[in-house]
Amino acid sequence: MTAPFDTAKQSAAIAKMLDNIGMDKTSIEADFLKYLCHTLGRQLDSEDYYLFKALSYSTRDRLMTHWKRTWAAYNQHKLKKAYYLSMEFLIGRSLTNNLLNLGIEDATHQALYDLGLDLEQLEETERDAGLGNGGLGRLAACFMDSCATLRLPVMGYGLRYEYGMFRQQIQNGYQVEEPDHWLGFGPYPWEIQRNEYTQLIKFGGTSRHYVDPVSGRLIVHWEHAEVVLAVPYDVPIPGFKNATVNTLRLWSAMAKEGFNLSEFNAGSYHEAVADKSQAENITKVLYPNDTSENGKVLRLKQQYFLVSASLQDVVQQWNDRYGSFSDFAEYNAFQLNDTHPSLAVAELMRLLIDKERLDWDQAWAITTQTMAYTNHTLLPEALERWPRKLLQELLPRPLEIILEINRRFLAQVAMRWPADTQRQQRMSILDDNDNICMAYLAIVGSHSVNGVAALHSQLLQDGLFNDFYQLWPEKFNNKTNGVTQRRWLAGCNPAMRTLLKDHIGEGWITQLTDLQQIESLAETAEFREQWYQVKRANKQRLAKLILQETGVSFPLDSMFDVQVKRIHEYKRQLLNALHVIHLYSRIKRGDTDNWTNRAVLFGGKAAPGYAMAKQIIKLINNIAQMVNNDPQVGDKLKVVFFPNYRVSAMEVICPGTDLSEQISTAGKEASGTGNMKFMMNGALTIGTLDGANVEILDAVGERNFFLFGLKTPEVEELRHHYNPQYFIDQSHDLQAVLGLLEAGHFNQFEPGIFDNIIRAIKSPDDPWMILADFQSYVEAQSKAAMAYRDRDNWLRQSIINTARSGIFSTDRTMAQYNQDIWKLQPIEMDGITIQC
Ligand code: B1N
Repeated sequence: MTAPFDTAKQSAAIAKMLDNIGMDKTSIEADFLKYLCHTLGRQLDSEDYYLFKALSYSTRDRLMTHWKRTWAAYNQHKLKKAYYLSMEFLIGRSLTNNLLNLGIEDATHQALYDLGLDLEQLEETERDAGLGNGGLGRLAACFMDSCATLRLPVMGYGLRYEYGMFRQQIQNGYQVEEPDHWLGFGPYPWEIQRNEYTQLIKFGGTSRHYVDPVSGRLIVHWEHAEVVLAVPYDVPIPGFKNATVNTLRLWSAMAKEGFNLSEFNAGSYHEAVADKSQAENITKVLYPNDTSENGKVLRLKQQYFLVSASLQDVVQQWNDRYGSFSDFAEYNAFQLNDTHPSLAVAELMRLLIDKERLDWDQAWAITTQTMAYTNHTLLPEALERWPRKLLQELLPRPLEIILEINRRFLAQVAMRWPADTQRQQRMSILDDNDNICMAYLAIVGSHSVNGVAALHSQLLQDGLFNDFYQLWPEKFNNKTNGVTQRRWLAGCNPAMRTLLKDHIGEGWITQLTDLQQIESLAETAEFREQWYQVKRANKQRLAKLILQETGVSFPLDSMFDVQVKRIHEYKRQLLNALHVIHLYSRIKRGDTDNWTNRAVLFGGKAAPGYAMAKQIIKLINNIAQMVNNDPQVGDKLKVVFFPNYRVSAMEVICPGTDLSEQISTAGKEASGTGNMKFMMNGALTIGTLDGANVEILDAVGERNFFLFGLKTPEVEELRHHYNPQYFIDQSHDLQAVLGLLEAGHFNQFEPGIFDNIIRAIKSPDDPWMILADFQSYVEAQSKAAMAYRDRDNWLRQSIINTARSGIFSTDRTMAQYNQDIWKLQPIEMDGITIQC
């Protein structure tokens, strides 16, 4: 016999249990031991992995109360919510961040210490959740952190790839890719599977139109489609000490039936199982391309899978709750992270028209009022275009809707510019080659279009999207990127956190512009000395990691000169490599008066199909080999290529960096975010006027930034008559560098392997104009080297960089998205009770 069910009483009991969870050392210790010994069946001397897992579970318990309450707050009032749709969320590790945001690092540290365990060691065993390529994915993760901290009701929607970003090994100087089976060691401790929110996703089949005999309405059915299940896994996103925990919902593909039973019974075992694995392939692996699209069918399937699952989730919950869609647009906002989820425009139309039975105009008003699109690159190879034929096969109904959107849109263009057929052709969502241009679909279907740094947004308006800007200037705006200071300063640089705390408290953790207060301290010798000690300790930590990973020692007194980011020609790792050769050549010819010792760190992954990027990695490794083993060079110069660069590596790298390399060809890097992480941690930047560098330079002034190179209009102008030979003739330094390269000095037993590279940089068609900027770069580098010799002044500049990094917090970025685009009210948690 059970007691009669009393919902109120039971809810109160559960709420009390959740509320009573202790944040003190003793209860953390007790829960940790419970998970370790009872749930996992292990003991204190078992492998670190199990200790980490037990600690994650006990930490997750402490997020759960806030998580449930935040969820309840979402649902107890009718409040506007935003949904961030992204193919990538580059989360990295979560333990340190969750402890920080819960405010229980000290208690946890103590609890473990008393058991003879080291928190830091357990933190190190966590695998990175590498569900992204680089900046775009990491930005999404930083946005989620800031929204939770600002108490904004924002939910992330993404994909739960079984294999994240590949792991990079270096063999004989070459990149070798290994699959990242990040879920392979048992379940991800932070996620909660939520079968109850499973959605059905359609592919293929046909679209049938008929008139409903009862209502006389035109009805469309998407028939004979293959159906795949989308199963959500929720990851908690805690705000900083504010009892708010938002949700990142990641979809995983599952076959609808285990396998095709009729085929199985007919004896085709293989075919029966093949269907299942085909469906489940959709979320098998992250495409490892950064700023380029490869046009694979599976990628399109992934995009539609994300979009359809997420929108059905939102629309269904709205329908269950409110029924009518008349005020849907007032309460929902969708932010498209680049064009990857831009099928959302067509999918929302489909759901509203085919399922919810709205007419076209109502559905279109809702769609354009809720969608907003962020562009992340101007590079033509990244602009997505999908063949109409492919959409016809895979997504027949969404394609119909896209073509109708285009028909109506072109009529609008014709009204505005009656005789201008060329313009109509240029602006058509369906291009001359019968491809659907996803960026145009996103612009037409959205009320807001933004770039990610001031320069980038300007270039979008003036160039790539100029026709659309002329039509709808009010849609266009800028939202300069940022990074979260919880992870990128408080979490990754505990030594600096302590120093800052001693002088200005910890307000900066939620109000980064408070860092301005340290600027005046730059003038006191004592503070500078403390700053120096912090940087030195961080360099020591970094040097230890480098030694461990590469076997090369970085002398602590040398200038740590770092370029870590995806390997891409436009980012110009080659320019940096040429400078390294230049320094080496100076050492070899004895030109070392007033020398500054330098240790150069490269890191980053090349897309597996990007041959030139892979050759650049090999070149860097060969240069490193030559430089590091030459006794004449000694401590004057060290070079390493750091393997498998990832979020958790950056957490050690950026605090230990003196000089940050941000040297892309002007006009090519949309924003950059590594540049901000380095600045925040007190590195000085050597950089071009590109992306957010422009705003960093604005903030710190030319005296605290090593500026070089052509500006965007100069690059565009020179393109018409670029003659690399002219720059070679002008510069003895460049002649010496190319002389070594061409003589095969760095590939003595591997003839010809760098011919491609040499040919590319000497070609008048080199779009990245490496040789044009070489001399200017060398001069800026030598200024940096001189500046570093004046330790006191360098420290002043380093302090100023951190002090003025306040505007590069994603808290500011998110506040701007909210003010200009989403218009959400912060979640009120007072008086919210948990429903159980
Ligand atoms: O997005 C970052 C910017 O800071 C970088 O400058 C920009 O290069 C980066 C296709 C991309 N743009 N486009 C991509 C990623 C994956 C993919 O499949 C394109 N990534 C960027 C954040 O705004």
